[in-house]
Amino acid sequence: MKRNSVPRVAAIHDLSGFGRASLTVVIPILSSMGVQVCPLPTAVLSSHSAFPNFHAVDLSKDLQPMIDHWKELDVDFDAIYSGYLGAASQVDTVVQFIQDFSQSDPLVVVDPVLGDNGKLYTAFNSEMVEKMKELVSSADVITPNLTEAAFLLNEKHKKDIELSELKEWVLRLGEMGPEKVIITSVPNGDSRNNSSVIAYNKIDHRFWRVGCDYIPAHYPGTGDAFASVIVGSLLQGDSLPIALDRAVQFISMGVRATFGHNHRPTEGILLEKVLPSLSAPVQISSYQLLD
Ligand code: PXL
Repeated sequence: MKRNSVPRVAAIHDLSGFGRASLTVVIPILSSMGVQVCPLPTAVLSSHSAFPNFHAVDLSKDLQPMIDHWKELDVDFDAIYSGYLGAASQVDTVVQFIQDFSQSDPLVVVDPVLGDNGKLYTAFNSEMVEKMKELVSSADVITPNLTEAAFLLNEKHKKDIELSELKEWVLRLGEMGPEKVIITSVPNGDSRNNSSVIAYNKIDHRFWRVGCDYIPAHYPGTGDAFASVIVGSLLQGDSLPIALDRAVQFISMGVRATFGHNHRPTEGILLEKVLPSLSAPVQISSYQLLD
């Protein structure tokens, strides 16, 4: 398979002007990891939706003409990576896009952005949840947080979830289609200040866990940053557990770089201070293989 000399990603996310989420996080992270980003913006917002009174422009009508132009240009992609969609109806366009650009066998990563802390984001409703289930079935890799995993499985959001139940959730998400399932923001029963990332690879039936000493939910956009590092790492040829390590380390460093400043958490982590770390190899590996 011919690959681009610089890996190229179609990034299907919104552009939020203020607050460090979606494309303003995806582009710098992937560029820093040596990946070319071609944004297909799903919506333009004045800020992400955790700020009150944001102004949003839905780009649903514009997606297909933009995709058609890419077809005319004969663009091919090493990865297709979707996140926050401007409307539930965009799922059909994205699924078709994945089919139409399948010739180069791109890695398809779907971050099923729906909500956090047990709640849907303000712009979303159950229609978005139902359509997102369809998009998940077209993915090779998905990266829901625990809230999104519960919505995708019609389960109640749980603050305390046993590992055995979580493994069952991960297997059920895998049955929906994706080869690799990564669930973030899983609380550790023993402490309120840390969480875990749990992952499963269908090909070798192995489960992985990486502990995090941060609570990502406090800073919007950390899910986008996490998934972007996973995309960059897998494109560089890293294994699933090394990709998890890189993503967790990057977010931890970002939270640490931010926490000591007098900074509104809604503005996101101070990404600009930690971007250079992405060009370094993984420092310490902390992943665990689960039985
Ligand atoms: O980080 C996910 C995200 C992306 N885009 C928009 C959002 C959010 C989360 O709040 O509001 C517009």
